[in-house]
Amino acid sequence: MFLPAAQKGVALITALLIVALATVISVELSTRLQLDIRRTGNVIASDQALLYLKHAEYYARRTLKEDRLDNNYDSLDEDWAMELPPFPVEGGSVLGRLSDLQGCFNLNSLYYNEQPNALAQQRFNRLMQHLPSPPGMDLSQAIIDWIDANPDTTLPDGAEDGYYLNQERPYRSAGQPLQSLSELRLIKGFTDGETMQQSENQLCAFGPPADINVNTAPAEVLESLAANISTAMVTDIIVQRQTNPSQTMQEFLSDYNLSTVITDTAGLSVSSDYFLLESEARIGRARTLMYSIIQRENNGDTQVIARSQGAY
Ligand SMILES: [Ca+2]
Ligand SMILES: [Ca+2]
Repeated sequence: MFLPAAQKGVALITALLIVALATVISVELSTRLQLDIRRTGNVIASDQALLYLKHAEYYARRTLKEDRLDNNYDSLDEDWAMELPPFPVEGGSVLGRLSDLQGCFNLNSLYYNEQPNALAQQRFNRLMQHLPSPPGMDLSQAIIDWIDANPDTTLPDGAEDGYYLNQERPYRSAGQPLQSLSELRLIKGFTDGETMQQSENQLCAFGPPADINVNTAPAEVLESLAANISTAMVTDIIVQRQTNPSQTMQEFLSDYNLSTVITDTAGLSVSSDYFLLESEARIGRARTLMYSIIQRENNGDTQVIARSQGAY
């Protein structure tokens, strides 16, 4: 076909445009397809991961039941406290770590049955006073006001809605027990993060108040149990209990000559009912974390009372 020179140019440009468009569309399609494949792969991997994490939970619960059938105390030399190496599974690995939630100070023990717990307050305040930079006020009062359902501010350091509604981003106090330790960041005295950072390894927040287990509590928590526990006494406990944990509270007091030091053993125990399972599945490139709070009954039966992915 004969075309004038100018029209020849137009035909060439049109042909080039069509080729270019076709290339763009095919690249787009193949990218989408690849994304779809990857997305589907991720969904499958994440389903698979959750299944493995449920198995890890089942295994942890079985370990805890066997432990209770074996004895009535809980200590760091027992099977449940052993960290196992990653377990290989199809496409990756799974690992889990059980820890005793009663080794830490449960903030929900500060207020229970609609009243502040004076003994828990004393222990909590000692814990705060032993921090590298102790807070300049009684933070137990602010936590009690956060939990209690009344509008009366505990004097002098408590805080109710009036205080929180005056913040740059206003909010209200909870009026119920803390659901997780991260909630502490909202409470007066903890909002700057510094006190929180110094104390978060010694604190926890879960369920109803639970006794502190002297076989698993870290040095800082042991030191807070009474006014005149010395650092030497705490070091002695930490060393001895590695191979010779206390089987009763009475044994704990007599073994370490603490009868006149810890005069009130309310809120203390040698066994635990609450445990935290941190489990992680690595399937392909995906990493799935799960936190489960396991409650154990006296007969060894267990139930998962809270479960979260990411943070507990
Ligand atoms: Ca045990
Ligand atoms: Ca109050």
